[in-house]
Amino acid sequence: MFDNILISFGLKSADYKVEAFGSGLINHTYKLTGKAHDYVLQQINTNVFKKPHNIVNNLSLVKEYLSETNPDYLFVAPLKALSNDFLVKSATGDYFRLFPFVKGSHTVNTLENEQEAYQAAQQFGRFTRMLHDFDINKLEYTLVDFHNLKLRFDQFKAASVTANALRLAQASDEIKAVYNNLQILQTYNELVSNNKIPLRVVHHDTKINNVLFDANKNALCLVDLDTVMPGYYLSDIGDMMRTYLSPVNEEETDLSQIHVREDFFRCIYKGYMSEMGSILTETEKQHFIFSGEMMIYMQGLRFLTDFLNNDIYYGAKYPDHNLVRAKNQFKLLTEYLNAEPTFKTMIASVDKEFL
Ligand code: GN1
Ligand code: MG
Repeated sequence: MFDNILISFGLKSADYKVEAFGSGLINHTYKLTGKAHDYVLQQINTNVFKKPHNIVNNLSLVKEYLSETNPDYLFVAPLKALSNDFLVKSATGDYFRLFPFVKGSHTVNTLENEQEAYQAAQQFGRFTRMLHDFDINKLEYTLVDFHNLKLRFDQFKAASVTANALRLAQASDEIKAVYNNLQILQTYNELVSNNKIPLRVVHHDTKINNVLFDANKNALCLVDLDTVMPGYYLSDIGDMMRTYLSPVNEEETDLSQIHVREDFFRCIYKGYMSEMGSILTETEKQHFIFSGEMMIYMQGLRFLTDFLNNDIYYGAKYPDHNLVRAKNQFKLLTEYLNAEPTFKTMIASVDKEFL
């Protein structure tokens, strides 16, 4: 199926078993299993990433910087094709790239133990820490306004004007939830419009399945680096809250199973702060808990907007899929807001421990 693509990377398709791989929603990913080496082949979704060379340029710059400053750091960068480029364009105009498969690694879709949460948070913190002195102006925005909550809200409003009446009626509770939580948007706007928090190099997709673990459940490295670009640390922390705290993920349809595992919050805080504690500004630290509100709300908005837009972005595996995902996220938001007093107490006690 990918014969010509593999040839462009200097591989023979007869030497590999090709299988769909991972659970990403945007790019198509395949694992190539061979006798000597395994690879991951990925087709970039150019409806989303309109300039795939921006990704390649960013990753090359980061790779070069890290190989000089932290030579032992495992940074899984794409491999060069025979053309010397990292991207191969297929006859149909699609872009592909190839990564080495990290031996003995696996991903998880839902966190099972606190150690995994600590380690994953530490990995994301380490990444941003190691790039603290890197000149962020060198990086391209691979997705402009990706985590701009104001824009996500405006997109939602636009979608609610054009959506069909049936979908609007079906989504009425979720639309109410958006308006009932506008204080989140307000806080975001205040932070961003007054430049109260700095831009840093962040990952922007800290879902747990973007961390590779070894057989002993130790975190090995980060993957899915397409959205590595300047952004706010709130994005990374917030998406960890969104995806690590609940025992079930955003695909869960039984909403009664969604709840917040408060001890996992402590692990995220400790793991991230073990790397970034001395770097973050006071304002950033004060918004640690807010980051979860921001990212859960944003993902709820994004799923809801896509439902109103007839599923053009995320696609849908069953009718109302994106509405169910939005319901899931707004339920999680409620649980998260309820747990905030406990989170505050936890932060205070961890900080005391380290004083
Ligand atoms: C998308 O493709 P994947 O699953 O890594 C999305 C993230 C969302 C996530 C929700 C480029 O990530 O922002 O949080 O789905 N990535 C893009 O599962 O839109
Ligand atoms: Mg992913």
